[in-house]
Amino acid sequence: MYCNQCEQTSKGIACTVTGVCGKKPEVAALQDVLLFALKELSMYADQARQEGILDPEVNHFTVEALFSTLTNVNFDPQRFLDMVTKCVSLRENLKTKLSSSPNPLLAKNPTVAFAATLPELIKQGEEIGFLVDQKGDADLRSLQELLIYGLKGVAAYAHHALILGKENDNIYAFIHSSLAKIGNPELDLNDWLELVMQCGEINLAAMELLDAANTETFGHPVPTEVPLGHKAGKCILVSGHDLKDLKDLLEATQNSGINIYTHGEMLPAHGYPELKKYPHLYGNYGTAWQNQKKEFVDFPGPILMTTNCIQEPQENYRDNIFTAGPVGWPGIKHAPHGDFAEVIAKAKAMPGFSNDEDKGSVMVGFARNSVMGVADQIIAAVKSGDLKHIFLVGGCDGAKPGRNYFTEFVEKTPDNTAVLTLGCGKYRFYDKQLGTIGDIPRLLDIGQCNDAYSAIQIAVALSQAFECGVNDLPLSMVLSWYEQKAVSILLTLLYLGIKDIRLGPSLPAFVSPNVLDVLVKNFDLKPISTVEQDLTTILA
Ligand code: FS2
Ligand code: SF4
Repeated sequence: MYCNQCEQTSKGIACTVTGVCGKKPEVAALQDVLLFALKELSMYADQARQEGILDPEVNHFTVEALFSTLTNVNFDPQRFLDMVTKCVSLRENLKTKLSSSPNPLLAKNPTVAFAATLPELIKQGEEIGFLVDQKGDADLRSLQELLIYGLKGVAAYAHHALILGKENDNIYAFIHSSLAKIGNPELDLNDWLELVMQCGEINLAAMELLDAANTETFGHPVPTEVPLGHKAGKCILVSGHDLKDLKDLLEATQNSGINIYTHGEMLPAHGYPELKKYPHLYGNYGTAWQNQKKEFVDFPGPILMTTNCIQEPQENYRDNIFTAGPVGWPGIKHAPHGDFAEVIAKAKAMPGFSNDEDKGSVMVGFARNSVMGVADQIIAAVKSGDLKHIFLVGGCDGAKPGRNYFTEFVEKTPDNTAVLTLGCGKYRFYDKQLGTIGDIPRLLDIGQCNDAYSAIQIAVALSQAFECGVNDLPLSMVLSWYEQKAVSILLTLLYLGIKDIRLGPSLPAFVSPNVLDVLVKNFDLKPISTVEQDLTTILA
């Protein structure tokens, strides 16, 4: 196997024996086959689009399948076999719709017949290998990987929006035309660099679509206090990012006596009016995804993983955990979208909490509408000098000790600064009591990593208020990355011309020295250093 797509990749180079995330070589081979099959499907979808043929099933499948290959989403071999089979059937169906004279690219690339059994398909995956030629030019490879991982992030956002009924064909078109180009020897470094920047642009459209889907369905988040303890009674824990799954479960458990708790990236759900209106959406349990193996065992009800990040379920809670949507783990029960009967039955059969326990609370709901609602106060505080600087400290969390940087960074921010945060990286400091500047809390939780659009809108609105560019604001971005949504967000920030971003805990293994050099020269992108040095430099 060869996988280097996330921040915790082995030795900072690539997972080649087994995945640090728990991905087995067989699953890596199956994901390689699926990516290859998606590239073939994309060549036909791209050609079909040029001939005016749009196939919604192909579009929907493409984003779900790509999302399934994102880190910590799907580890189930059978599901990948099913997806490859479906991919081939969609491809063959598209072939029959195309005009009889295919374009030269298609003529030069005869499609592959994929095996129908798992052992054979795994063997085929090992032979096909990684989609991008590992022996080729390091910079061409690096840019193509950057593009593929960015596309995975775009696909995740598009899939989330699709579930709520929002889609945009430009997004599907870009994914198909880009995947179709992977490996094309006629493209040079500038072509790939341009595609990478276009990926950032299309990701902005995908995030905007998701923002519209979330806010039109669930309302704009409002500041909300979320208990970290529990109350006596039956319970279900919901993790991941899929707000629709949470809403369906809240509907299905009304008046059942079952309390619903959020976990990980689901915490910001408490701020949405159409979700917080359910009194049995009680509180948040546990912390970031990488702590689930020790935290899930003590939860006395079933756990529903709606999206990433799932880790290998341990024996002591294996029977209580369910997956949904694109998530999968071999042998773990999968709840089809919207049908949570088995999860609810499990909650009724399990003991639930026997007592009430108060463990304090945290505030959520400071998405763009809430923050811009107090824009006058923020602007006045900046002008008076009470608010000297704003930091956006957010992104993904992970297990590496180097991630303590982000905790320490927030702890050491001066009292006359504020911290905006989002993503599961917030768990490094989400319960710190940083106080207020006037009536404005110093720590403002914008939402999930899926809410990066909200953060961008806040920055844009502030730049308009101060009549300057975003790069001229007293605003600095200190981002933690882990998986491929973070890659797509970074590409969007670069596309928007945002400079001086600090990225950690380490730089992506798939970025070659020359590509890094381009990013440093053009965007002043830099790795985090020490908290003291970074704070001093930023505030100088
Ligand atoms: Fe966190 Fe994991 Fe949000 Fe990422 S729960 S690292 O894939 O999506 O952020
Ligand atoms: Fe390794 Fe990350 Fe790939 Fe998992 S997703 S195999 S940890 S690089």
